[in-house]
Amino acid sequence: MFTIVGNGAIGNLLAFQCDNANLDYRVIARLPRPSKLNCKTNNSHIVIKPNYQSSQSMINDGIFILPLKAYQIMPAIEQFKSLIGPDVPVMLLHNGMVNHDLILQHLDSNPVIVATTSYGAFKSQTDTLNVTGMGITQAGWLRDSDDNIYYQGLFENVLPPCSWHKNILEILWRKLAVNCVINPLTALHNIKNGELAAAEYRSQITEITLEITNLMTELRLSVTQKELFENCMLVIEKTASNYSSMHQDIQKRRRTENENISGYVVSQGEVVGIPTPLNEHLYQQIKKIETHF
Ligand code: KPL
Repeated sequence: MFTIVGNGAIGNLLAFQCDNANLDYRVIARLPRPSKLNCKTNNSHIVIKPNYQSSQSMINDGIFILPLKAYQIMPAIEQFKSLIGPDVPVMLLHNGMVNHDLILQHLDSNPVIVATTSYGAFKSQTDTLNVTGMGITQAGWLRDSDDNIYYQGLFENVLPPCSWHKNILEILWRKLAVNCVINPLTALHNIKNGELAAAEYRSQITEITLEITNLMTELRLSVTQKELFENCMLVIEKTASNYSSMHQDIQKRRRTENENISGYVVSQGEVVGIPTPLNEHLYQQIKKIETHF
């Protein structure tokens, strides 16, 4: 049984995929629950009746998934902690970075999985999910467990292809670098991801990825600036027609994940003494916009 917290874009995407694959799931909905969900992909329109349930019951089986905004992760863990059985694996699926030590303290016995997916999805209306791109999913244990094959297989059915990694933190940092480039730049310049391929953004992309390379190296995570830069350019190309999540949040005057993206890089840089001036500048600019919401 997959217990999915939240019916945002990725929560609904998981429900849709579970429904398609005939897997047992329930969604603990936090937003208004439509009786039917229209799931649109490039070449299909499938209507599902999501299995929405209340949060009151104990969760003693399967896997508990948190496909939420980064800043909702800790409050959700606090809210559901007493309902999650001690052996139930908890999966965090979000953009940006959260305080992993704090999460492990709160979930003191549960196996914890962290994952990142490049699937593209957004909700155009409460009852309409648009799946804009099939992606890849990368996951790994935050608290060690040997049971990789089973969970990799499980997610291979839901967000395929899914690979399992021993060095998942390195992978999360690489994704963080992509978000530190695409999210603030698209939000501040009011552009689609693909427009960042223009020559005028090249030096900023180089600088952001260089700061993160220095930081990752100091944290003993293996990476080169060339790899981070090239990966960002690849994601820019692959998601060219998308508006980034931060762009959408700013346009809709919603809270962004700035603290968990550029803000996380800045705070880690301060902890280990690595300067991150451009990330800091972008962080401050987004913060300034948000304080006027
Ligand atoms: O994760 C994303 C986001 O928008 O938050 C990227 C990879 C930048 C795709 O839009």
